[in-house]
Amino acid sequence: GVSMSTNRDSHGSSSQVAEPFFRSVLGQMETVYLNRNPTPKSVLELVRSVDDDEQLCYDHLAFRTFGIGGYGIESLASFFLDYGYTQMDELRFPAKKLRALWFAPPHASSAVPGGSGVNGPLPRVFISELLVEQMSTETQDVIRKYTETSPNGRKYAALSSALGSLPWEKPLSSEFEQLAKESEYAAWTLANGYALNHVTISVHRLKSHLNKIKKLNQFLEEKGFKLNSEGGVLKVSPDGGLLQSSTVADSISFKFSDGVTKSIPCSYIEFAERLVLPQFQNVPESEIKECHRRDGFEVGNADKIFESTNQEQLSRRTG
Ligand code: OOG
Ligand code: NI
Repeated sequence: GVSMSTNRDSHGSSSQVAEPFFRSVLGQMETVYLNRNPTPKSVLELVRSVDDDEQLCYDHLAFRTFGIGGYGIESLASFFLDYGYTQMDELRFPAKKLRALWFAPPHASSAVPGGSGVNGPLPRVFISELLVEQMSTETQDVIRKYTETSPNGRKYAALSSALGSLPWEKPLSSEFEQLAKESEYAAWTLANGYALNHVTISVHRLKSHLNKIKKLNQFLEEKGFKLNSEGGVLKVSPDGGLLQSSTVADSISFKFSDGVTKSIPCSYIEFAERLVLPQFQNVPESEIKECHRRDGFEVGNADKIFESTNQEQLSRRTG
């Protein structure tokens, strides 16, 4: 008989999708993101221009979803799981009525030598979902209206993200406002759908002096970029090993189905520095790999990074 073989990696996960196809889908998601968001585009160009090596690695990609009717985390996660990603920890945000899961890339994947961005080492993936059943009935009604009239849209989450097309119809401006009053995350997701919420630059893997997040933050602020100041610009995990910061989201002009055009929050770019774990302090610097560093995410950091798309951060004055 015919023996079917798949590439099994050390997590025991197997790939059912060819790598060139997988990377080109990530590349399309990134293209949509860069075309809509001038700040991430210029930050990436600037950091690349300072970095001698031209290699820039993504720490993770992040997406938002509605946790209802099959439209939640799993709708988009299936694409990454099919490529061999492994589901890791759950993070809960009770006050924001959100939860998230992160996914680790397969070890087997062969990054193009010297490849940058989506052609470099594969990023982690962070997908969150709104706990829709915990919202007011008015908000639930709006979310159900759009998800229920496109019930199979959830099957094309990755396609929707790569095309930059909503999997449901465009909402009314009043519906966007209704959601924004209760959850800015909900309003964002209604209007932006599965579009890439942010990419994160792996700061410790930069070759230039910008490979320390404090230096990078200072450099970006000097160049006039506005960073999310919620709880302080630098977010540090309690163990001290995960340091993160982000820009404030760009705004895009969005035409609602009632003909009203409004400027609404779109995407941002994040920065993450992962320090070497205490048990690997003696490993020579030249032998340090990503696996020797603090892995995963941190609820306290994430809680504040979510606010990068909130009106309060967007309307803040620089400085
Ligand atoms: C995600 C915020 C959290 C992180 O790295 O902890 C996050 C979002 O804004 O959707 O990106
Ligand atoms: Ni992030």
